[in-house]
Amino acid sequence: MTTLLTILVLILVAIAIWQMTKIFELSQIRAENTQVASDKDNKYNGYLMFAFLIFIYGITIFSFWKYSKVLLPEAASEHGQSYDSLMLWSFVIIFFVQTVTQALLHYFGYKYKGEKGKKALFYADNDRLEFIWTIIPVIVLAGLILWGLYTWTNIMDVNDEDDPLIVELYAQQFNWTARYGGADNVLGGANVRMIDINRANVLGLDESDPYAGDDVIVKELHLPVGRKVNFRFRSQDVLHSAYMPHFRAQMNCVPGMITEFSFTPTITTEEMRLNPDVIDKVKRTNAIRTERAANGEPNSDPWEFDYVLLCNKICGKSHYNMQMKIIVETEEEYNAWMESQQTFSQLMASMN
Ligand SMILES: [Cu+2]
Repeated sequence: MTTLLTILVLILVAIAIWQMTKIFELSQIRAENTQVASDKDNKYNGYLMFAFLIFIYGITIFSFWKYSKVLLPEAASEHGQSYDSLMLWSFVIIFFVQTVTQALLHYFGYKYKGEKGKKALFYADNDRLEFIWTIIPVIVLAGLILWGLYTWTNIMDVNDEDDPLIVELYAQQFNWTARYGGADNVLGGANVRMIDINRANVLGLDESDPYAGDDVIVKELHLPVGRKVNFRFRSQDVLHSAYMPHFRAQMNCVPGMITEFSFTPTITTEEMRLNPDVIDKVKRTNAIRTERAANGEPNSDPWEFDYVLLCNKICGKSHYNMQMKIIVETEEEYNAWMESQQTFSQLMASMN
């Protein structure tokens, strides 16, 4: 709110100054009141072009220096590597072209500024030049698009090869629930109409379905490293989006239908905590938190890195806090954790 007000005040001050200069200009009786730009005006604008070029380069370098550190650490999933290189190369190409064309644009703006007695050259066309500046973008863009399509098809291919772990992610305002297929790795049938809060059947599992009995319902997502996971997404109420930034994964959760996504986690939580970028981020965050603790402010306890599942669709007033912890661990740790969980039929029996 304060920021908004500050911006508003700055805009109003700028408008006031602009209006005042206009009044000032009008009040001056100029010796030469002409609408035609003089050499002096043109030179002035030419230099301004250069100044603007320096400004955009400066702000680019500043942004790299200041904000690179807030980017995500290396991808923690198999497909994440190819996703990141596609992104990186797209940015490198865009950045290179933008740097060169902006320099040319502003330099020529300066070089060919208007001058008394200077006449523009009439130059109809040049087939060779046009061919070059058409064919280069065609080749580069076709390459990027083909590479993008290839990557997209690979990432979006959800299949049952390599014995994937089947996990359901269930979205509702404003929390996530995960369900594992259990010993048979098959999810039992479920429908929101069968939800029975009084008996803790929060996901609406079909109690008569033999596949449902061994399902495991949890509020913390554990994944064994190196094993492919096929996710199936459901939503109880509105559109949500399951976003797992560290795994470069996102899929909409749509009421009334099941959506799917699949990935293989490659880095355990423990290993990721040793990543230099993550260590840096934890250090920076905890420095802020120590400061808050000293001032007696809330949210000041030390933070430790964890993978997260976030909601990435604005789904209501507590959307910002709709998240679930993800723990990637070794197969043994995962099995031990799974052992300690209650199955759906055990849960139902305890309710009766
Ligand atoms: Cu949501």
